[in-house]
Formats: sequence, C-alpha cells, structure tokens
Amino acid sequence: MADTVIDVIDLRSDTVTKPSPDMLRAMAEAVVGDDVFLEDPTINRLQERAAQVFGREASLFVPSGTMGNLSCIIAHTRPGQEVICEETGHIYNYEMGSMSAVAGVLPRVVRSEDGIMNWESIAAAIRPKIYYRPQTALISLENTHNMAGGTVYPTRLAHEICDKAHDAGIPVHLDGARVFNAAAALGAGVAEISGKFDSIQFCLSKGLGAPVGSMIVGSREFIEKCRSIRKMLGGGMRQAGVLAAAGLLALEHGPGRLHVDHENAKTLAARLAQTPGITLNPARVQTNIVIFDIRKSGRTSGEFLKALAAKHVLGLPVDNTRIRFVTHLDVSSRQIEAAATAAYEVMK
Ligand code: TLP
Repeated sequence: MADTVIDVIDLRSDTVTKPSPDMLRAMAEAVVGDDVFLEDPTINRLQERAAQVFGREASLFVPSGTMGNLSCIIAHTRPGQEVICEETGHIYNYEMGSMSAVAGVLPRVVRSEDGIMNWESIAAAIRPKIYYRPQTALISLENTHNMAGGTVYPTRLAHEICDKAHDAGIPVHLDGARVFNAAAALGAGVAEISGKFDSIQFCLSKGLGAPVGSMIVGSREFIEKCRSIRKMLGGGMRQAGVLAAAGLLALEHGPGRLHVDHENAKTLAARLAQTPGITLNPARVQTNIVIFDIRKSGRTSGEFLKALAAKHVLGLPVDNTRIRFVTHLDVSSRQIEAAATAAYEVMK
C-alpha cells in the first residue's frame, strides 16, 4: 500500500523550515576546514558577507540565536551589572535565564506597548552612578519583537534610543533574530535600521530558511572578544562550513521573499479576525507573526491547538488563551487559506 502523505501546515514557528534542494546541494559541496583554526573558507565567506550586508567590520557564525545573544551580553558586561530589556522579550523569557546563570548580570525589565520601548521608560530604569548600586551595562532591544506579535521599531526611535544611550555611556544590543523581517516591513536595508547598535544578533535559521545558525555583527574588536566567549560556551565548531553554506544561501535569497510571508500573515489575520471566539486586530500585524486570543470561546489554548492539530494545522500556545501562528517559506498562500478554514471549523 502506498504511503499517504499528509499535508501538515506547521505554523508553530519560522524555525521549522527544511533546507531546499539547492541548499542541500550547497551543503554537500561546501569547501570546509577547521574553523577553530579560522580555516573554514565557507564560514569565512559567510562572516565577510554578513559584515558587508550590515555595513560593519566583522561578524561571527554562532550555532544559535541564544548563544549569539548571550555572547554579546557577556562581551558588554561584568557580573553584578544590569541589562535593560523589555518585559516580554526573548532574552528575558526564553533563554533559560542565561544572562543571570552564565553572564552573572541582572535583567532590569521595562514594560512597553507592543514590545517597543521608548527612551523615557529606558531612562527611568538606568541606575544612578552610585558606587553601591548595580550599574546599567547594556540596553537590549528586540526587532522584530516576537511575543508582541512581530512588531517593528520605527527606525527613528531605534536611532534615538542608541544615541541617548551612548550619551549616557551605555552600549545597545539588538536581538535582531528577525531583523530582516523588520527591514522588509520598513522598506529599508538592515544596515540602515541597525546602524547605531553596538552589536547585532540575527538568525539565519528563522525566516531566511537555513536549518541552523545565527550571526553576531559588530566591530572587529568586539567580534574577536565574542570569538573567545563563543569558545568558552562550547560554540567553537570545526568543519561547520556545511552549515555556513546553507547560511550563505539563506542570506542571499531569504530577505527578498519575506514580503510574501508578511502578506500571508495579513491574510491569515484578516480571516482569523472573522472567526467566532477569536479576538485579533489584523491592523496590528506588521510582519510574519500573528498572535490572537481565544478567551471568548471559553476554550484553552491547549484544547484549541489539539482540535486544530487533528486537522493537520499546528500553532504554538503563548499562554492559556493566546496562540501564535508564524508564516514562513514552507507555507504557501493556499495552505494559509486552509489553516484559516481549519481554525474556523474548530471554532464554529
Ligand atoms: N525564538 C523561537 C522560540 O524560542 C520562541 C521562536 O520560535 O520564535 N531571539 C528571538 C527574538 C527569537 O525569537 C529567538 C527564537 C531567539 C532569539 C533564539 O534563537 P535560537 O532558537 O536560534 O536560539
């Protein structure tokens, strides 16, 4: 009997994409060497290219966004200091408390509207320079903001925060896991929108479509510091050019198609907003993330997602009544329509 292929529509995350045939070929053909000896030509090429795209001196290939963010936090801080970050941000909620457990720093959490902090609330969280108070060593922004629903920092605001932070002698890190989505939504380049940050982490393995990997971007001096930190964290990889080859393709071809994911997210949001039991303002969907509330339906996220999975559509619970759907290159507009129909059938 022939196997039945079930068309699962996986909207849990843009991390779920599988490498394309072209990507697999590039990985198989990659020229590799030992990167701890700086001898992997494909990794070196990826690092040069990422630095060039961001208009910076250097960049470093790291296994994950989590390791990228943590390496930057360690490089910018000393134990006992503080990092200002947003209350629902990834570094505070989804990275195992690594800034405290490993870097020895305290998160100083700021509340915001839609994940987008303003200078006034950041300034209020900066510690006075008194010798017995913990000192603010770093400010970290997230663009796009994941759990606020893929929201985007207006470039002028990001620039203003960086300028004022620098005036106060504080560096600013960008968790730019999805910075290319932000750039696509703003109709600008990543170099322009991230130009004033002291360090940037971006993911190759999300909307850009690589199976693994993130990059840290910054000055040559900063990147050399991060190279040692990466080794300390166990991220010194050897013939990882096979992964960098996928990253290179993702970096070249990924950004140009993100507007398709954004259009799919808008279509999905518009359909979900008309579904009984769902609360969602589709006008707030800016990029590839759609978060909605099902409180009105009287069901929990777990119950809704279980019923949806029976129709071969997968999503992620944000909390007991909120769900996240993420569009990406492995879901077509036809599948988006099918997912919205499945959600409607579950709710009606
Ligand atoms: N985000 C994942 C989950 O961890 C929630 C996802 O599915 O969205 N910064 C941001 C803003 C992220 O969204 C993520 C991953 C990371 C950092 C960490 O990247 P990885 O998973 O490569 O460590």
